[in-house]
Amino acid sequence: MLIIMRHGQSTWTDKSVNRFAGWVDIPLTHIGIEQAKRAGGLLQQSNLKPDVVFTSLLRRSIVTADIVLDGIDRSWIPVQRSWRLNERHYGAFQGETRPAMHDQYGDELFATYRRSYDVRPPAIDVDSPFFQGKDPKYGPLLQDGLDDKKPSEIRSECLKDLSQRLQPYWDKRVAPLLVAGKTVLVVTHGSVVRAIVKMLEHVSDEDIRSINVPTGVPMIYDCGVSSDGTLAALGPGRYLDPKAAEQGIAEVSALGQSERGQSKQ
Ligand code: DG2
Repeated sequence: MLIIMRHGQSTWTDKSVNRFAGWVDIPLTHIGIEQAKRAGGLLQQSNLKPDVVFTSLLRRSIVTADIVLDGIDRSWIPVQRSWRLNERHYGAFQGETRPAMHDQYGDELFATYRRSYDVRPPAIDVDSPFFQGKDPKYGPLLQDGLDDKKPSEIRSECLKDLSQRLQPYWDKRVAPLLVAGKTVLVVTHGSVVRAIVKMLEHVSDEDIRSINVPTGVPMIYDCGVSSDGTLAALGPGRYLDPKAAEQGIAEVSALGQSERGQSKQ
C-alpha cells in the first residue's frame, strides 16, 4: 500500500505570504504542524502502519514526516531521503509572490507555468539568493547511485522534467517495496504528488493541469502487481479525509489569484 501526502502548510503557502518556494527550504507554519499531527491521527484511526518512509531533502517534507511518524509511534522505521522527491524547481519564480507573477504574465501564461505538463518557468539567475547551486544538500555528499542528473545545475523544471528525474528513483527504490507488499509512506510536495498520480492513474498531459493537491492530507493507493511484474495501482487514490482535501484543494487554487482578484488556478 502507498500512503502519499504533501507536507503541511509552509510559511510560503500561507496566503498572507503566498510565495513560490520550489527548492527554497522554508519551514512549516503552526497550521502545517497541526495538519501533520492530524495526518498522523488519520493513519492511526485507519490502522495504517508504514514500513518505510520517503521524504525530499526539504525541511517541510522532513518535519511533516517526523511529526506523522511520531504520532503513530513509528519514528523508528527506515527513512530514505532524496532530491528526486523535491518540489519542482520553480526557476525564476522562486521567492516571488504568486499574485505578482500572475499579474506580470497574465492568466493563460501564469496558469501554464504553474500547472502545464511541459512548459518550464523562466530559468533562475545563478546569482539569485533563491538559487541552490552552492547548497551543500546538492553537493558532493549526494550519491543516490542514479547518475543521470546533477541537481545543483537545475535552474527550472516543468512537471515533465520532474517526472523524468523521479522515475528512475521510483522504479529502483520505491516501486520494488510496494511490489513486495510493504506499506510505504511518501511525504513530499504538490508537484511530486501530481507526477505520481499522473503515473499511477495514467492521467493525460492535459488533464493533469486541473489537479491540485492539498497540504497535509494523506492519500492511499492499494497496490498490486501487473502481469509483467511491475507495480499497478488497483484503483484511484483516495484521501483519508475527503472534506479536508476538498477544502485544501480550494485553498491551493485560490493562491493563484491575481492581485486584481481574478481567479485562474
Ligand atoms: C509549492 C507549489 O510547492 O506551489 O513550490 O511553492 O508543495 O512544496 O508547497 P510545495 C511551491 P504551486 O505550484 O501550488 O503554486
